Amino acid sequence: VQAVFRSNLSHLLELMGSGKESLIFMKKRTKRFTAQWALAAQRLAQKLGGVRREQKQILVHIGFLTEESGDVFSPRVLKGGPLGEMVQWADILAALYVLGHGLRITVSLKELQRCRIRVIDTFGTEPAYNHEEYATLHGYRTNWGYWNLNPKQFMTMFPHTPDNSFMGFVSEELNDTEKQLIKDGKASNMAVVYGKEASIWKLQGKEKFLSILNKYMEIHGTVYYESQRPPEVPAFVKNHGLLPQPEFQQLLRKAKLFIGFGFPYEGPAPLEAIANGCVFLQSRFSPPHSSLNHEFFRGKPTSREVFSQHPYAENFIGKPHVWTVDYNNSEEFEAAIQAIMTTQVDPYLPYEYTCEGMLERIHAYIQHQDFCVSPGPAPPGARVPQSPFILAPNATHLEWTRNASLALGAWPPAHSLRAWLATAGRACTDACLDHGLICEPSFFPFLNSQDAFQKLQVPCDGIESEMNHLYPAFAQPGQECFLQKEPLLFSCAGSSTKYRRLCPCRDFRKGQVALCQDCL
Ligand code: U2F
Repeated sequence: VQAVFRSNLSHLLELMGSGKESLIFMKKRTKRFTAQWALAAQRLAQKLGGVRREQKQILVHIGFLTEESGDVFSPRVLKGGPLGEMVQWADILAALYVLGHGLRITVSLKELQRCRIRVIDTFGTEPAYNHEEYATLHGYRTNWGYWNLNPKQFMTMFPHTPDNSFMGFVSEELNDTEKQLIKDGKASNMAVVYGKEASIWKLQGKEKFLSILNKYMEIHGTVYYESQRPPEVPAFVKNHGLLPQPEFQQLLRKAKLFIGFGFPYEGPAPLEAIANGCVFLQSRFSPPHSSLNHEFFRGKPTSREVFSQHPYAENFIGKPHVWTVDYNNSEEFEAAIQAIMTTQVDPYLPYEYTCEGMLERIHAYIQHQDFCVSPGPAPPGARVPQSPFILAPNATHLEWTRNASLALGAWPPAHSLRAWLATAGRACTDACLDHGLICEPSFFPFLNSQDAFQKLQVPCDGIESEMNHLYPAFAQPGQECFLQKEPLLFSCAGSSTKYRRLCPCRDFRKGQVALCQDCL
């Protein structure tokens, strides 16, 4: 059966059930976005032409809402608890439905059946933590993880590491008239503080930067409270209490500045603020936060270092929309406020966070990702071709030409592969970004051979095959080359000063990092 795009979401709203506060929040959101989804579906249909899309039957098990898991989120919906997850789940359901697939939604373990799974995993799972035996032997065993899945089966909220699939969520997209209206209606001296829970105001040293901000701007908050004003929130702050999502958007439309205190990490709100024409100001973390040094990340299956409250906003959006400064440095902080007040910014939403962008990405995953084949070694016949290598002058870069795709025929197409030998201590995630590319773990099998080392003119004295998430790599002292023995451990993330990693990179679409140029 062919999947047919849908623009009427009323049946989906029925499927979502009722009762729980969390489901009510999600349904309101889905309803509000109906027109945006419909328009996005139209645009994507046009873009795809007549391509055949098979209708899938998809069971969506919203694990965090089950009674069996304690459903800790539902009671906190109206109290400033995490809504980011609900935003994402609502959008996933809408996207699957709009794409025309058959959906069943469950919030009970009893209804969970054995199926080919994809896991919604906010912060991601790195391969070293995913491989049970390796994690246990090498200290990567955590509360989550060690599921031995293909790491691409984990789908994240932001594109943290390309080892996982970037799922995302959506934010409202404005047309030019709306953008102009917002720009005209901005109060240049109005700031909104990021955070719905009073606990974020307990931050040490906040008095200093808040009093600086207060010199220039009227400070608003949306902090949940029961009867009296939360004592953590200073009197000069105008607190609206937790707002329904549409009213929160209205507040952002008027505000000039959205300011983060360092928590929550990596949520949706900064994207909404930027989409509504705010500047997002956030603190730089030095040293960076990670599961090694911060309570929030402890036990999460990742070693990723987080250099600011919202690394995506910092790295993928940046100035003039995003300012990342050291809050302990009063001069730097004050200079930023002054600069922001005189900077004009347009509302901005990266394409990958529009409805069309999310539909496009999920369409590509459904169409092309195949978890029934293991992530390597390269299938028989996928030999490293002799001729298509082009060696860069310094011999650290090799390029595949179009012929290479014939060798594997998989997705993403192999001709988008660009291989680099990273410098010592550099992870493949960063090494690829250094060259304006993104690491693509499904290409590792191409590089995991003696042949590949030879083509890169790496002077291997010896070659060995072992289980190590940093391999394939070259160890300088000893001039030894190492191949990866366990395909599940191919990992973009991870580095050691002992190794120069062999990294598979690829190009990507502007504003849609999950997809290569020829990936649709
Ligand atoms: C994050 O979850 P949060 O819910 O804390 O994320 P936020 O960025 O604060 O925003 C979630 C939504 O809350 C909405 C807003 C956002 O879409 O429109 N909202 C609202 O409805 N009313 C208000 O007054 C203020 C905001 C994050 F998503 C997760 O990654 C983390 O796990 C979690 C940690 O607590 O924080």
